[in-house]
Amino acid sequence: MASNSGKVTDWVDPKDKSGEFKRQVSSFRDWVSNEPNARFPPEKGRYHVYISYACPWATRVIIARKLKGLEDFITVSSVHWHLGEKGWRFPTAQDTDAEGENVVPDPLHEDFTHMRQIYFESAPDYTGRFTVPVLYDKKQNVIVNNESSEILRMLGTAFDDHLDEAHRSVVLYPTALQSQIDEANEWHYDKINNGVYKSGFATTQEAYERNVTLLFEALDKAEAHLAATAAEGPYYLGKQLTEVDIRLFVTIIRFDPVYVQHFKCNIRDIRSGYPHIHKWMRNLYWNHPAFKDTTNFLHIKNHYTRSHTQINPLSITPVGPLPDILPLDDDVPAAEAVKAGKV
Ligand SMILES: N[C@@H](CCC(=O)N[C@@H](CS)C(=O)NCC(=O)O)C(=O)O
Repeated sequence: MASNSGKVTDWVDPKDKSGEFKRQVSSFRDWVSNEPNARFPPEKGRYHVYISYACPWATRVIIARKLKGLEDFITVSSVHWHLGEKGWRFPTAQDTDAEGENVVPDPLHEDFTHMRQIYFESAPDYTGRFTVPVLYDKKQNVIVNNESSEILRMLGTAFDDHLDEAHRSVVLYPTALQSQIDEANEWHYDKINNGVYKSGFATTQEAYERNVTLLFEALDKAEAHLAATAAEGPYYLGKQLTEVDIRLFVTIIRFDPVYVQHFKCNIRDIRSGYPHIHKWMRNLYWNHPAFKDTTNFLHIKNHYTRSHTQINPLSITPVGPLPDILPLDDDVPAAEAVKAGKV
């Protein structure tokens, strides 16, 4: 994998002849915990999470933060959507092109300009990529964890003793569903969440085709699952919203606006090719503020199309598809015409 000594756009090591994107393993793996003498106890206002609204992995964390009502426990700020040669940068007061809640200069370090400084503050010898999300302890000025799957799992329970009943009862990894969640997470992660990146970042035709084929086989499987369980829904595993919904949503919501064209994931799109996935996604977006309020299409579209100059050297952002997401009960025009008996 490319370290911070190479070009920022070298997601595939130029020396790697396979052309395959291999995602780095995250480095900071501590936990907020209730255990006596824990290094990171669950205290109100003690933690901060650095995110990008563009990033699906980071968005997992802020969806969970809202669902669990953790706004008073964990403050949040978003980087600017542009990922440049020095990685993510903090917005400045002069930026007028990156609107969104908490899109602000680093609230914790007045002189910091880039995410990399957060990493070097905790680990001066750090040689990996400077990724978001980062869960940060404001008391000790250190990174707690930079692996979104673990932060998501942690937020599901770590603060529960301090929450009201309504938020404590939001259980994202319930015991009765754990084996189903683990099973779904595994192939969703490899073939869908990371599959879009493996398709889009591939530097050979073979690597691209292999990964895009696996991606669409997995989408077909998710569609079949949602079709077969539609009567038990509306969530991926039935009546209960779980982390599977959060983890799959952040990729599917970006699919038509970005991945179809920018990452060449265009065997089908969601709105015209996957009716059950489309319905499941729109229910989450339109009926749950935790999903809608954490989705920022401006950051999403601009980030990918203007930062990945190895894919899109002129940084022109495609206008469509319009709208970014269809209303709850509308369909693509061709399907609407069929419904209305006009064709
Ligand atoms: N394993 C990490 C991956 C996070 C990740 O790759 N984030 C991307 C944004 S979507 C990033 O910050 N990339 C910056 C870079 O690669 O330079 C997680 O899930 O937390």
